[in-house]
Amino acid sequence: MDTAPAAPDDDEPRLPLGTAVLVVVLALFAALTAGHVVAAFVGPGASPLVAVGNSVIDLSPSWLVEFGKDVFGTKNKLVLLLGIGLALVLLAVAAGAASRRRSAPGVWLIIVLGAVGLAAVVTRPELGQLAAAAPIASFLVGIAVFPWLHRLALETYAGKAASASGAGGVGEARSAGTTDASRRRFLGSSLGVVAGAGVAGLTGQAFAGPDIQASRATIAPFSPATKAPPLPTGADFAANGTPTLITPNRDFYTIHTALVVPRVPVDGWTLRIHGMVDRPLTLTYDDLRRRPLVERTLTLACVSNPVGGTLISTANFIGVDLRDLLREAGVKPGAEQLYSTSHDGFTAGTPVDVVMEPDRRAMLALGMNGEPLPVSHGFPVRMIVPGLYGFVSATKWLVDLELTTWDAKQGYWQPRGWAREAPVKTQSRIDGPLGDITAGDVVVAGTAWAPHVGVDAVEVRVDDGPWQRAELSTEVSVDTWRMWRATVHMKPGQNTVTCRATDRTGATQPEIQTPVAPDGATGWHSVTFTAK
Ligand SMILES: Nc1nc2c(c(=O)[nH]1)N[C@H]1C(S)=C(S)[C@@H](COP(=O)(O)O)O[C@H]1N2
Ligand SMILES: [Mo]
Repeated sequence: MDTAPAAPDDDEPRLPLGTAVLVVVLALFAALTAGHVVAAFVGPGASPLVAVGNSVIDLSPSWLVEFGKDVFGTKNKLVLLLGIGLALVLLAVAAGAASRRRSAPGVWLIIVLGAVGLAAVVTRPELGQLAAAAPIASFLVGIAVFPWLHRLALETYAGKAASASGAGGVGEARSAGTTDASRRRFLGSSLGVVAGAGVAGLTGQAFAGPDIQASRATIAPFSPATKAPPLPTGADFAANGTPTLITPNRDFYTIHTALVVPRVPVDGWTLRIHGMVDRPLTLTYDDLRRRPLVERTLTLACVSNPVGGTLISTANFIGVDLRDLLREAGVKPGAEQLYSTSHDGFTAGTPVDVVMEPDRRAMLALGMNGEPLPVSHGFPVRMIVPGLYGFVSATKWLVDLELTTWDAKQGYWQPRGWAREAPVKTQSRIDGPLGDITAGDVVVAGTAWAPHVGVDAVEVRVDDGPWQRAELSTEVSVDTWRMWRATVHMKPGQNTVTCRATDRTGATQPEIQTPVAPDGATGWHSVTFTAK
C-alpha cells in the first residue's frame, strides 16, 4: 500500500489510505450516532442501524433466518448488527481508498447510505412519519462531518508536501509549523467528533432510557377479580433439577423479530377491534383495566423449540378474557381468522373457532406474575392463547385485532414457510439429575407438556431397557406444563436415558424426529449420563 503523503507526479495532496479510511469511519460513526440520538426521542426503531437491521431480518429468506438462529442461537441479532457493522467498515475502506484526493466518493457513499437508512425507516410499519428525522439527522451530520474532516486532513498533507518540496531555511520552518498546526487541527477535530458523538449518544440514552419504565411504573397493582388458584404442593420437582412451575419473569424465554424491543407507553395506547364484527371497538388501557381481570397459570411454547429445548415457560398472566371481549364486539359469521398486529408490525393469525371455545381461556394479558408485563414480553398488552404456539397467537405490543378470513391475510411467519395453524405438540424433556452421578439408583427428572390437552403419563428408559412409568407432579391445569421424575438404575459408565409423554387423548409423542419447521419438532429426548 502506498503511504507516501503526496504523489510525486503532481502537486495535488493525497491522503494516506489509513487517514482517508479513518475520515470516512469517523463521519459514519458521527452520522449513525446522530441518528441513534434522534431515534431515542422519536422511537428506538428509527435508528438507521436498527431499521436497516430489522429490514434485513424481514427481507431475508427463511432459510437464512433459520440458519442464523441455528448457528448463533439467541446471539443471532448481535451477529446481524456486527455483520452490518463489518459491511460498513468494508464500504468505508473502499470509499476511503477512493477519496484520498477528493471527497466526492465519500460524499457519494454518505448519500447512498443515507438513502438506504431513510428507505428502511420510512418502510418500517411500526414507525410514524416523525421517525424520518433520525435518518435525516444521520445524513446531515455525515454530509457535514465528512467533507470537513477530509479538508482538514488534506491541509495536513498539503503542508507536508509543501515542506518536503520547499527549499531552505525560513520557508521550511514556516511550512513545518503549518503542518504541525494543521495536523493538530485534524487530530483535535477527529477526537472532537468521537467525543461529541459519545457524549451525544450517552445523553440520548439517558433521556430516552427511563421513559418506558416510567410508563410501566405508573401502572397501579392489579387486583384480579379471579385469581389463579394457589400452587398445589408437589407442582414441580425443582429439587430434582426441573424448572419451578412458575417461571420468574427474568427467566421467561423471549422470542421476537424486533431488533430492539418496542417501547409502547400506556398513554395513547389503543387497541382496535374491527373487521368482521357487529360493533368495532377502540379500547384504551384503562378500558381494559376496568373490566373484570382474570389471572391464569398458562404455559407458552415456541414452535422453534427443538426436542429437549427450553423455549417454553409458564407464568400467572393477568388480563381480560379474550372471548368475552370478542363477544361484545360481535363476531360475524364467516370470520375465520383473528389477525393480530403488534406495534412493530409483527402479525399473527389465530383460528377464531379456537379463540371462541368456551373453555379455551384465551386472554389479553396486561400483567405477568403480579407485575405489569415486562417490556420484552409485550408491555402494555399481549395476546395469549393456551395450546397454540406463540407465533400464531401470542402477539406482544398488541395494537390491532381484525376479524377476517384466511384468504384475506397471512400472519408474519406463514409466507416464510411456517404453518397457518399450529397447536403445541406433546413433548417431554429430561432436566436432571445435575452434577455428579454415582452408579446405582438415580432419580432422573424432567418436564412434559401438552398444552390445553393435559399430560397423562411420562415413561423413561435407560438404553434399550424397558419403559418405566414416571411419577408426575400435581396438575395445575391442562394449560400448564407438568414435571416428572423416576428412579432408574444406572451402570458405571454411560447410560442413555430417553423419555416420552402421553397426553390425555391417549396419544404418545412420536419417536420420529422432525424439524421445528413448519409446525413444531417431534421426537424423543435422550440424554447420556456418565455414572461413576
Ligand atoms: N410483536 C411480536 N410478538 C410476538 C413475536 C414477535 O416476533 N413479535 N413472536 C411470537 C413468538 S414466535 C413467540 S414464541 C412468543 C414469545 O413470547 P415471549 O417472548 O414472551 O416468550 O411471542 C410471540 N409474539
Ligand atoms: Mo415462537
